[in-house]
Amino acid sequence: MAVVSSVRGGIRLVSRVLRQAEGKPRLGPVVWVRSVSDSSPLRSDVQGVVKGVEGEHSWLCGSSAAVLETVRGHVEVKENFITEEEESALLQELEPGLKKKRYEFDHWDDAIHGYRETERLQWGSVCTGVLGRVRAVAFPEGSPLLGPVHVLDLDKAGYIKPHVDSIKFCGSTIAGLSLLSDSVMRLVLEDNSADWVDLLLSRRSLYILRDETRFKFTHEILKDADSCFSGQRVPRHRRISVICRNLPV
Ligand SMILES: O=C(O)CCC(=O)C(=O)O
Repeated sequence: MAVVSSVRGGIRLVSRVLRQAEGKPRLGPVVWVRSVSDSSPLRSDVQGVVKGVEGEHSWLCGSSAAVLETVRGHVEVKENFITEEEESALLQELEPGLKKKRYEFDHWDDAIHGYRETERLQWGSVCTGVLGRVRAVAFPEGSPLLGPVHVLDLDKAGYIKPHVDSIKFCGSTIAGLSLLSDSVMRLVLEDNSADWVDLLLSRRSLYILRDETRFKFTHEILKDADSCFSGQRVPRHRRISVICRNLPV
């Protein structure tokens, strides 16, 4: 298992991993996010919220039918993608390493607040099976994948600020399993912040973001105080995400 333990800023770990994978060391500051702001608009009422169609209405809502149409096919949430037993197997492998680290809260310039993280290349058999399923459903056949899996542990008080993934370091697709807690992922169109969609990431679900939603929308994981989906409160507890990525072509 390759672990980068002294990286300042969670999302930077990813860029470092990707740069390692590319085999091209670079000098200077690592920039993985293209924009970060902490000005996520609060949407505590349900006026103007449009729900997804049958099959997606339980996990997708947004500001207009048009924006839902824009993201359709590029976002997906597969509820109950893993069983309770598989969640336990993942936690059993991850907890010992995570517990040795402290949550990071105090770096003002980081895209993540209240987190600890690791990456993992080698997994036991149950987890290898789970990750094989994730990769099979999420990535185009033949797509070069990033070997190490990124694991992000958000404290109950933690959250991920709005950011756009860098096309330099990230491929077309990101797929993440949510362990321990439900949460809300918000995507906001960079060119027009009135256009947004929320994804309800239920515990043990798999989300997949592809193409345009990666690069034209910011994405964020809401803090507990703001965590609502379609007007319904979604309590955010400690949450661990297990994230697979492909490489840029
Ligand atoms: O924790 C998550 O599932 C989201 C991670 C994220 O925003 C990212 O890797 O770009």
